[in-house]
Amino acid sequence: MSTSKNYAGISDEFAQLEKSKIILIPVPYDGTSTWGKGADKGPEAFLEASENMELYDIETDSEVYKQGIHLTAPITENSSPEAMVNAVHNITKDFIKRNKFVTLFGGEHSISIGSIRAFNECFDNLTVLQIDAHADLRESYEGTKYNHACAVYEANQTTNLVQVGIRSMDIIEKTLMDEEKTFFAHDMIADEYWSDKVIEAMTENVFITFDLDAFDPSIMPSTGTPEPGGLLWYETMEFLKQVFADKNVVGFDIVELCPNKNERSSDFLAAKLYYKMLSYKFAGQDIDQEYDNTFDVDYKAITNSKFEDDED
Ligand SMILES: [Mn+2]
Repeated sequence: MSTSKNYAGISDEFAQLEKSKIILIPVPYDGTSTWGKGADKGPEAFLEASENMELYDIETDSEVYKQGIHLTAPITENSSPEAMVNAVHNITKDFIKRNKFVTLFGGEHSISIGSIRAFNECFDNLTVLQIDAHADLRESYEGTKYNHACAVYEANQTTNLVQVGIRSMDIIEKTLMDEEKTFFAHDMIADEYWSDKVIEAMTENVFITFDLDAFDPSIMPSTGTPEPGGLLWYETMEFLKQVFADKNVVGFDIVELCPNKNERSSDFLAAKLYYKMLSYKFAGQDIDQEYDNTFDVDYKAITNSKFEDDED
């Protein structure tokens, strides 16, 4: 994957690390997927589609790229699922400490174990808003706890996990699930107030982990484990707009784009989703000439990860 290019073909002026408010970290990882392979090609397809996208957002009347979007080198650590998670954790945390709005593009969902861990160490009372077809609550799967089927097991233990769009799970996950904070697709379709209830279930600081298989396969077929009965575009945009308006969204990741060269609209959907989320985040914010690259949280207390794994 080319790393010399800027995100969406924006000029260097809006892509330099120091001046950028937003960081985009590609994580082309597909080590543990069980069915459709190819999530490692997701970031490349997403970036290519982004280059062909118009950068003025009509709805928010903004050009969010002018806030600065710095595209980092991809995280390619794949010697083991655990090593990948640790790399994502460390790199994400480094950029949060530089006061950046950190975003990641996967890769399969196991990358989120690392991103969630980093955000949870940096923000108080974190809610993880998981938008996904699958519960992903297993403690371990196929011999590792860093499998994509385990993406939010740790988040469920350590954060306020709120799950939206769920329509596929194992019965064992029922024992781990907080049904007050789980919004099943079949219930959402019958409840016009579901988004208000999701908002109520969340704390102020919110990290969004967006698995693209949350969308209906009719609009998002290029994903590893598609499930019928998913979210459509405008209801998702309306919901996200509400989340960004009502809460302090501190970062997000988007995962599980499994590109198919004969079906490019999924790549464009992912590109547009990413840009929409940034547009909602920064709607109404001035574009600063200078940017303060320091973070206003005391890091001394959290320099040692509380998740260091010394079991093996
Ligand atoms: Mn999923």
